[in-house]
Amino acid sequence: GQIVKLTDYRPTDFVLRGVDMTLKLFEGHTDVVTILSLERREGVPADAPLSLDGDELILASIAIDGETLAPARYEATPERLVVRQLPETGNFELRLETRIAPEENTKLMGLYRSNGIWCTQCEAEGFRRITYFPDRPDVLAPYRVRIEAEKAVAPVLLSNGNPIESGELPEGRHYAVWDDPFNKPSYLFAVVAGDLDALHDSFVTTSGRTVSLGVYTEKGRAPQAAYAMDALKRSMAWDERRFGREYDLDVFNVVAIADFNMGAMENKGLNVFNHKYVLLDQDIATDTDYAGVETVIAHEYFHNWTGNRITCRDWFQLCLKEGLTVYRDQEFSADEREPTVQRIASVRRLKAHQFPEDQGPLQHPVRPGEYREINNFYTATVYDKGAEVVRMIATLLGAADFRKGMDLYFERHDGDAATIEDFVACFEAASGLDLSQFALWYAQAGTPTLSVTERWDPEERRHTVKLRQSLTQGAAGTGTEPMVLPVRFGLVGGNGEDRQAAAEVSGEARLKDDVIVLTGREATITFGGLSDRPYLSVLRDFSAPVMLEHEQSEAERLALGRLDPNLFNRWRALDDLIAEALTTAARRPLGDGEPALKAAIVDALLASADDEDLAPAFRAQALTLPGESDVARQMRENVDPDRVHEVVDAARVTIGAKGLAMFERLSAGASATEAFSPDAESAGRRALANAALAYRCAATGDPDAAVAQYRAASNMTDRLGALAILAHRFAGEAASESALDDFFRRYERDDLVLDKWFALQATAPTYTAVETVERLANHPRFTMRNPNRVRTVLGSFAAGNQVAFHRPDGAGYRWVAEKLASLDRINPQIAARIATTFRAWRSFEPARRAKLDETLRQLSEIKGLSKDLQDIVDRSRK
Ligand code: BAL
Ligand code: ZN
Repeated sequence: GQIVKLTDYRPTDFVLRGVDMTLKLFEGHTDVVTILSLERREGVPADAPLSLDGDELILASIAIDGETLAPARYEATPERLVVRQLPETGNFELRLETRIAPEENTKLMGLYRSNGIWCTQCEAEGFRRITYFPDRPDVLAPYRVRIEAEKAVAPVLLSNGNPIESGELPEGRHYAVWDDPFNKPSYLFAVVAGDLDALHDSFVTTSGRTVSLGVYTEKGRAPQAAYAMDALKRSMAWDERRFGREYDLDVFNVVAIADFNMGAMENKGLNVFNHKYVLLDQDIATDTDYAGVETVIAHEYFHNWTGNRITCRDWFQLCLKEGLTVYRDQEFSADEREPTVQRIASVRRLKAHQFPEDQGPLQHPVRPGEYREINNFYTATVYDKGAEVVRMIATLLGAADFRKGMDLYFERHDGDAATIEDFVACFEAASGLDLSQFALWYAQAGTPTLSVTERWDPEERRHTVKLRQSLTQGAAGTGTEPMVLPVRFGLVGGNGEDRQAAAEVSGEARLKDDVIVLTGREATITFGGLSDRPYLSVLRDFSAPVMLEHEQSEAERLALGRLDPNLFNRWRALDDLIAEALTTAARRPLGDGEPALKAAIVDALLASADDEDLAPAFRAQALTLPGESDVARQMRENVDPDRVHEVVDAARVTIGAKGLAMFERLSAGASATEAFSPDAESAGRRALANAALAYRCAATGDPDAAVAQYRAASNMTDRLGALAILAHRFAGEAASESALDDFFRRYERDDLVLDKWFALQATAPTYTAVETVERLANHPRFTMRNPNRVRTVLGSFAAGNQVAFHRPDGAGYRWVAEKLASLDRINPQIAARIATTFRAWRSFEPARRAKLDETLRQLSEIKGLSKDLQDIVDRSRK
């Protein structure tokens, strides 16, 4: 495939003034008529041809200003349409007809059918699968869209913007016309048609306009959209309050679709969602699902301003909308829920997904400089590290100037296809800060290391803190210049309060309130006038996405784990101690009987879990041990996944045994007595009870408590919490098998719940899970056509089952590779995404490393591999 480079950007020769489309939907095919109003850009020569993108298209007719074109004037292939000898004036209307087959579209890009419903996914380059088009985000235009379909099959006809007309047609057909007055790029185009139910509501904006809201679902499922609707209204109100952003159209619709490549899509006024992020109630969904719906609904809604009103000039700028919008949805969740717990969850996700990406062969900067397949750049780096970069801007500027910068961004660039430079310039203008060095965060890949050392001078009563940053050149080869690191800190006294101290800075850093802004490779801060040695709490709230190496004794960290008034760091003090202990233990050979965790650490963890002054959700987070893949990542090399599993599991048993009485108390009757409410506080109580149940069963080796909770559960959180313990800790045992059978029988009608059943079995940490996934892939309810199902079997197995995927005989690798090869012919995007799990191959012990290497080589040599999968495989091998 061809490499696209940021430095090659230039505007199109022709400006698009408007789009008029008619989609005639029939069983088996759809006819698309597109009229593009085009204008030659000033300075472009009169003989310049017009070149439009296509993808698997067949041109049915072509005309300019009403006149059919002679074949000599154009050249059409499935991938491109080039038109020559355009009207001298440079202004013309191009009319194109294409015939497409949504029924055969298994890539789920462009127009396709899901359970009979027509729907679209156009980001990034799906629109070119509907019609020939200048399919790039800097081509903006108003759209008018007419949809025609058989009324009985598709009573609901939706597109972007406002509905302006509808009516009957002969032969039982009907039509609707939608008008979107806001300029938009083609990737935000959407059409949905089908026999859908809907939940309707309305929202009155801050200036008093009433917006009609609709959440559309498959028949019979509208009541399960109630929480999504609630989350939508809260999102609309929050964006007004927090960012002064009001909604702009008369309608806002959301549609839940069963077969969807992404989580959801922010099409203007018509968000299309993976139904996983819309449909729920307490019987089918866990608290995690509720939080997921809330976040994704918010995220897509927030895109209306950060993504739609201001879009990206090119796909290199993807983080301009994604990083910023993730930052916004994180802030929303922090405000709606418990901020520390939200931050812990975001940081966990960053470390679990972004750090390994940033430290491996698929490394790329937040704003990549080149790509072969843009679909492979919807990554943790663009999204989550992109959000961290925005968060650092907010930290550096402070709340008031950050808001000023955002206001300026909306004011200056509303209606634009903008760049990172545009964005950063707004914060410079708002604050007077020079952010040119800061902008390295967008250009340099890799996770910087921040090393911190301290020295207490008892004579002078001074505490000296030395900060050093370093960055190693990785696969992206993007440089290792020092970055701007905002390091939030506190000096904690023995009473658990932050001390104030006079500070002196030497080296390249500055101090702004409670933030040390490190700009050079190293700097020293001296705090004077202290009565006794403080505990240094550093990188509070994870104020920069770095790997922290803080030379601090166990005693000091245990003290911070008890005292730190910054709750995030209180959590991290213990979490780091545990992660380091597990990592050290995992480097010892398999079967090594030494306990991984010292008694003092276990006691500290149990004390946190039992501290009634802390929120239950926080206590549950404290009890969540670093995952096996976190430990493997920290080991960096020579990883033996069996040993990692052994160590993490032994730690669970140790903690469970020591705290058994407490865990019995905390897990007793989790929710049986309490009426269900999805709010964060109730969810926190359930999370704590379920964490306690897991420890309890780990300690006793007895499944009875889990069986009892499984049977008594009055909501999915508790039922699935118990089932996960049975399916994993007691895999293969009668208690586990009968609960899994029961679960299947109870929920077999609901694909969303069935996904949980598939995923739990695919992630059971036993060698036999390889045979299990083979069996699951042959299950009558398994299909390669449904991305959620594929993700819950292949994806969960490859990414979430360290033991079986990495089975020493290579059977796990072979199975995934075989499945990916067939999936690639159906849905390359999903195949490529799952294949990224191979990227860590270098970090394993020699035998597995050789097998992984061989698997990647075999994959790379398959003839006719998609561009998507080829790109991931080739880059992973580098
Ligand atoms: N724009 C793709 C889906 C999302 O990030 O919202
Ligand atoms: Zn997004």
